[in-house]
This record gives sequence, structure tokens and C-alpha cells, in this order.
Amino acid sequence: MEIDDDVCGSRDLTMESLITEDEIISQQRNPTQASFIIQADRLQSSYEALAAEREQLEARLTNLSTEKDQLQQSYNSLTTDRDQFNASFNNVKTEKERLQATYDTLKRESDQLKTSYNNMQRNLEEVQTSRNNLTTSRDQLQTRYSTLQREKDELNVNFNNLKTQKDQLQASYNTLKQEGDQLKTNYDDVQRNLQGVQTSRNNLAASKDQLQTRYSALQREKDELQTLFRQLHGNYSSLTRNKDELQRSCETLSISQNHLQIGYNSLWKEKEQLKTSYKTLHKENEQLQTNYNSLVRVKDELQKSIDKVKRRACPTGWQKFDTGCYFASTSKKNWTSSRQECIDMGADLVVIDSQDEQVFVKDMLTSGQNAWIGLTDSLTEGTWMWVDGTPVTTTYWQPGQPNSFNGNQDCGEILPRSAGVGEWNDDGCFAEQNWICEN
Ligand SMILES: [Ca+2]
Ligand SMILES: [Ca+2]
Ligand SMILES: [Ca+2]
Repeated sequence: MEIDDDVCGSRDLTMESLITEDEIISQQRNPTQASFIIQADRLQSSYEALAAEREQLEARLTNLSTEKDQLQQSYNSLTTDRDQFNASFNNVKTEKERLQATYDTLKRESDQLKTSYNNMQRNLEEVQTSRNNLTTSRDQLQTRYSTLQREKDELNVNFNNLKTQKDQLQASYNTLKQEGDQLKTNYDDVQRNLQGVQTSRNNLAASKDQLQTRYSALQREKDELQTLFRQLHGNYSSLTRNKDELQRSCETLSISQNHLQIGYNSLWKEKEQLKTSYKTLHKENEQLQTNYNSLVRVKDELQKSIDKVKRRACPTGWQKFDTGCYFASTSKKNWTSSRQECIDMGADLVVIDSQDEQVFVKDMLTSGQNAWIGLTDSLTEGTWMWVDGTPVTTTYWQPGQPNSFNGNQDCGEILPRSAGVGEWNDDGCFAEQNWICEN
């Protein structure tokens, strides 16, 4: 026992004096009390059964309340996530519809451009065909022109020959005229020959004029063909440039279309994934709702059980507080035996969960009386635990306590003589004291 602890100073009995009292009590018992003890044992058994039932219900209530709170938190969190998800899904859907509209517009423009391109391609082929036909005609005309040129040259040579012959004939005529007087008889013949030559010369001059006219016409045709060829060549270059530009536009549009197709496919996949996630969340939400409804039902049943337990009266010698019944011993034992006494009555040493309970337990004791409560650090020195396994959170230690005096104080007691709500001290577990049971 603690010697210099001011708590110990209040004890009015020593271990030796307690043993003497127990022996005196034992000696006072006599056989006539047997029937009373049997009845008391039966009542005790009923009481223990009810107490055990109540303890199980309490433990179940605590666990279910904790689970309910956790589920409520999860449910709230999931609802928030689901709302955010819905908003994101709607945004993506709107964006997808806008992209779809843009994609449809671009597709229509692409189809129109493709049609225009095909028409231009056909026009280009027709122009190419016309150009080839014109080139062929030009080559034929060129050949014909060369032939005519050669014929003209030959006719020129013939004309020159004839002219030379005419000059020679003129010379002969002059000679003959000089010999006219002498050759009077041949004059008429020469005169006729001269007229024939004159006719031939006129015929040749007419042929030359016709050739000259034909040559001029051919020259004009050639000039017109050259002008037409230059215009066609200009049109062909313009068409080639237009075709190249259209080719580049078509390639750009094709790349844009591929990008849009990839973006559209990606958006479609994301939409499907979002739809799947939404369905999963919806199922989970329904499952949570079902669980929540079950928990509400269980909670209502538990509340009914609690109300029933609250209405339940405590056995004789026990005092009622909230849902529990409390027993303050009149005898004294060490902490372990005190706890065993409580367990034998279907209870355990008191576990103080609130300040109201602390005040109630303190008020159960008479002045100068200490009592064991269900508090110990015997498993791990310095780590105080309640006997029901719950950790100690709110404490009412006397200033300077717990001090584990002499390294041998592992059990908790309540001190009623303190002012206010009462205080705790750690004492040697072997010390014999009153105790408080809670059921
Ligand atoms: Ca309690
Ligand atoms: Ca200790
Ligand atoms: Ca102490």
C-alpha cells in the first residue's frame, strides 16, 4: 500500500482488520439461512441473465451507431461525388454535342469541296482533251502550210524560168522584128506566138495572185491559232494552279477530318466510361440507400430496446442511472476480487463514460470511502484502459496522480471526499477497498 499518499490517509481499515471482519461475518452465518440463500441464488441467476442481455444490447447499439455514422459520412461523400460527376458528365455531353455539330458542318463543307474538286477535275480533263485536239490540228495545219510553202517556192522557180524564157522570147521577138522586113512572111506566126506567150504570162500572173491570197489567208489562220494557243496555255497554267490549291485544301481537310474523327472516338469512349461509372454509382447509391434503410430500422429497434432497458427497474440494492444499474459494495476486497464479485453478479466494475456518470458514482459513496472502478494500467504501465476494453479519454485524476507510487500502483479508484465531481487515484491492486459495479 501507498504510505505517503494523502489518499491512503483517509482509509479507516487495515488488511488485518478486514480479515478479522470477514471471519466474524462467516462465524455469524447459520444453517437456517440456507433457504434464503437458494432463493437469492435464483434471483441472482435471473438478474445475471438480464444483465448479460442488456450488456450485449449496449455493445450492439454502440457498434451499430458507429457503423451508421460511418455509412452516413460515406453516403454524404458519395452523394457529393455523384453530383460533381453528374455536372462533369453534363458539361462533357454539351461539349460533345457542340463538337458533333462542328464535325457535321465540316463534313458537309468537305463533301461540297470534294464535289467541286471532282467537277474541276472533269473540266480539267476536258480542257486537256481540247488542248490535245488543238495541238493535233495545229500540227496538221503546220504540215499543210509547209507543203504549200514548198509548192509556192516551186511555182516561183517555174515563174522565174518562164520569165527568163519570156525574156529570151522577147529578145527573139526583137531579133525577129529587126528581121521583120526580111521575114515578113513569118511575122504573123511570130505575132501569134507572142500573143500565146502573153496569155501564158497573164495566166501565170493570175496563179501567182491566187497563191499570194492563199498564203495571206494561211498566215492569218496561223496568227489566230498562235493567239488561241497562248490563251489555252494561260488557261491551262491557271487551272493547274487551281488544281494544286484544291489538292492542298483537300489534304488539309483530310487531316482535320482525321483529327476530328480521333477526337470524336475518344469522346465517345469517355462518354461510355462515364455512363458505366454513372450506372455503377447509381447501383452503389441504391445499395447504400437500402443499407441506410436497414440501419434506420435496426436503430429504431435498438431505440425501442434501449427505452425498454431504461424503463427496466434495478434489482434491490442497486441504483438506477440512465440505462444502467449501479451497486456500491459494503465490504472491501482487492481490485481483482472486487471485479470478480461484479462479474459474478452479471456486471463489471464501473466504466465512467461521462461527467454525469462520474458525479453519480461519486455520490454513491459515503464520506471517507474510496472505491475501485474499472480502470487499470496493469497490461502496459502508463496506458490506462477500462475493463470493457475501451481507451480512457476524459479523466478526473487528482493533481499529481497517477504517480504509480513505488512502481506498484496499477488500479484506479474514485475519491468521494474531493470537491466538485470527485477525483481518481492509482493504488496498489492488492489493496482492499469498496467497489462499484455497473450493469
Ligand atoms: Ca458506464
Ligand atoms: Ca501503474
Ligand atoms: Ca497513486
